[in-house]
Amino acid sequence: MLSLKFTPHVCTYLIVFLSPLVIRAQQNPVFPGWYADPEGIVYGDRFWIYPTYSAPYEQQVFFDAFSSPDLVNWTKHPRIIDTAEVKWAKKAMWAPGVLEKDGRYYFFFAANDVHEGEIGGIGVAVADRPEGQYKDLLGKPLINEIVNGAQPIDQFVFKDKDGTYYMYYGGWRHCNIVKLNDDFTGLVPFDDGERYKEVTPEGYVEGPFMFIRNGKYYFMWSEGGWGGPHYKVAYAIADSPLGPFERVATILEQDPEIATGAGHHSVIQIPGKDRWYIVYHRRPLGKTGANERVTCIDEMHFDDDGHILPVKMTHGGVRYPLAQK
Ligand code: FUB
Repeated sequence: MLSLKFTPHVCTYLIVFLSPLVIRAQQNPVFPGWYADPEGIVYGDRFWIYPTYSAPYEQQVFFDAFSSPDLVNWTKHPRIIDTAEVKWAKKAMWAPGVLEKDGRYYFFFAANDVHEGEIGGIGVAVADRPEGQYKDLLGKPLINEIVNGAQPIDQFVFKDKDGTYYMYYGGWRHCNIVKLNDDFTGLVPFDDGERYKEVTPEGYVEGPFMFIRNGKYYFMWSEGGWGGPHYKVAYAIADSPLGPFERVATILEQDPEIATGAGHHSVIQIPGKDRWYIVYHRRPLGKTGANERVTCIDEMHFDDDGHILPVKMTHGGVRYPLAQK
C-alpha cells in the first residue's frame, strides 16, 4: 500500500501544487454579500465588477464596486455613489452599466423602480477613477419616460465598431435601443428621426447585453422572474447592432447541483484574446428570498460555428492573472 510521509518536502509540494485547487473550490461567489446584476469590465490591469446591492428597495441607496488583478482576489470599494449625491434617486438603485471614454469613467444606473408619471429611470454619473467618487452628470434622469412599454432600467452602453455609442435598456419584457451623444448628456435621433427603437427578442424580460465576436453582434438578455428559480439567460446573433435579434438558445440557467435563479449577466473578454467569462448572479441552493443573490463568474465558450455553448456553473469559479497576459 502507498504510504505518504509528511516530510517538509512533501508539505511544500502539497502547498504549492494543491493550494490553487483549494482556492478554486471556494471561488464562487467571487465576493461575500448579496450582490446582483453584476457589470464586469477590464480597466487597465484590473477587473472591475459593479453590482446592484441586493436588498429591499428602500435599502438600495448606494452602489459598491469591486476590483481584482486576477478574478480571485477582490477589493471592495464601498459606496462609490449614493442617493446623497443623486438627488432624484430615493431607492431601488439598480444594475450599473459602465465604460471609460477619454479618460473618464461613466456609470449608468437606474433608480426608483419608476412607473408612469413618477421621477426616476436611467441616470448617468462620472468620475476620474474607476472607484469614484462618482458625480451625477445631469442632476436628473437621462431617461425618465416609458417608451414602447419598456421600464427605463437595466441599461447597457455599447460602443460600436464605427465609434457610435448605443444604449440598450428595458424592463417589463420590452427592450429599446437609443443612440447617445458624445458626452452622454442626451440622446441622438436615428436617421429616420426616431429617438427610441424597440428591439425586443422573443422571450426577453430584462438585462440586455451586447458584444462583438468575429464581426458578429451577440445580443443577450435575461428571461423569467428574477425573484424565482427559473431566471435564465438567452442570446441572439445578428449582423447589426439594431438586430433583428432572433433567439438562438438559453445558455445559463439553474442547475440542481449548484444554484437557482441564474441571470442578469455581463461578459468580460480578456483584451486581445478569444477568452470569455460570464459574470452573473445566482441564488444559493436552499435560499428562496428574492434578494438572496450572489455574484459569480464562470467560463463562456463557443463552438466552431460561433454559437455560445451552455455555461457550466461551478463552485470553483475562475482565475486569470491580468499581469501575465
Ligand atoms: O436587481 C434589481 C432588478 O432585478 C434588476 O434591475 C433586474 O434586472 C433584476 O435582476
